[in-house]
Amino acid sequence: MMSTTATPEPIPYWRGLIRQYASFLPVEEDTPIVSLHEGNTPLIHCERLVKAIGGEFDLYLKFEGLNPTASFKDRGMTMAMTKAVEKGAQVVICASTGNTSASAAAYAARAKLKCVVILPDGNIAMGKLAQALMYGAQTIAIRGNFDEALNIVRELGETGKVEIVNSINPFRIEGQKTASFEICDQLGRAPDFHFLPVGNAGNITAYWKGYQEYHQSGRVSSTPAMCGYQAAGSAPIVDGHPVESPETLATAIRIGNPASWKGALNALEQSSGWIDKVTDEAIVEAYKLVASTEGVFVEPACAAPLAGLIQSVKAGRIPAGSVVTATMTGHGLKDPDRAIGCAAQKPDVCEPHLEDVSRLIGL
Ligand code: AN7
Repeated sequence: MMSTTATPEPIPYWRGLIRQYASFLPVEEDTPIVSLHEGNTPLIHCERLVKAIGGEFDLYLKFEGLNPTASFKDRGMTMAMTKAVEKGAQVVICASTGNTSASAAAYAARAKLKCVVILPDGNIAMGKLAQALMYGAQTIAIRGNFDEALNIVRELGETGKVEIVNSINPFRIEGQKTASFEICDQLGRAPDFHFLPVGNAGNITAYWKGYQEYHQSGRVSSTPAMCGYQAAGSAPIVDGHPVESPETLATAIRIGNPASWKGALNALEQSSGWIDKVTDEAIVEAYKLVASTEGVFVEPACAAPLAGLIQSVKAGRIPAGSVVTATMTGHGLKDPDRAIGCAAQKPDVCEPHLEDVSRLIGL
């Protein structure tokens, strides 16, 4: 135990992931970095959750909800926006289930670029929509789904007048791979298994790239098995074909035709991992469990890999003593409606009297 009188180490000033990992990224000395000091998110050790699901391993949650716009998208966006500015782009555009648009809007504001976001009307969590509007992006809600929005964005990109900042932009993947670097740095090794949600499949592609590069650089001596999870009603990769009308309450991953499908398959195969699907009911259970057992409030999509972990423990796929990491891609406050709808408890309402409050507490 550290002595209470020891002088605390000064905290280094975190300048964002591009500066931290510049030697692994496509930047030069004079690249105009657009940053909100993203990255350096906590890796939270979760013993209670493991106990609750009956496992015997070490679990760490990489809480990406603590990025500047409260999702992992900021890692890719700092890189994509930096490169957009470097090449002189004027307008950036993306299709989004919500988090990409929130992040794009913020970084575009920071870079003084015009931003257009195309969203599936009625299927965006309220916090994400609030962000796009507040950061000043032109927000277009189509009466269609994410896949249709992305098709439109791809076509607009071909005009050469707008810069696409979806994860089909390879700089997004470059930025997002740094999460693997951080996990290895924080753990002092690579995990044995890495669990994460899969929607458009950019992130699983990026994590696998990051783990491989850190391994090749000699900083870690192994790479994890990548374990991806889709929602049962939106599981094109698991089912082996695009899903025309994807459905899930985890709107972040309500995607029927992932752009990085091949990247995901590559990661699964090369890492000896797996991809599977979980029901919305299992997602809701895991969503509530991680908040109530660990105090980690994530958005529903993040609960997919946790539901997957529960499934995997039951199936005996996680040997005792393993080191398991899971990415909690977005903050629970993104989707307050869903949280209130799912919470077991509603507020107890009473008159403003001591006796009434005491009675409710049972004192
Ligand atoms: C919380 O914002 O696709 O498999 O447009 O918001 O890399 O797509 C969001 C995806 C997981 C899936 N968790 O990541 C978008 C979007 C959260 C997300 C994913 C998303 P990918």
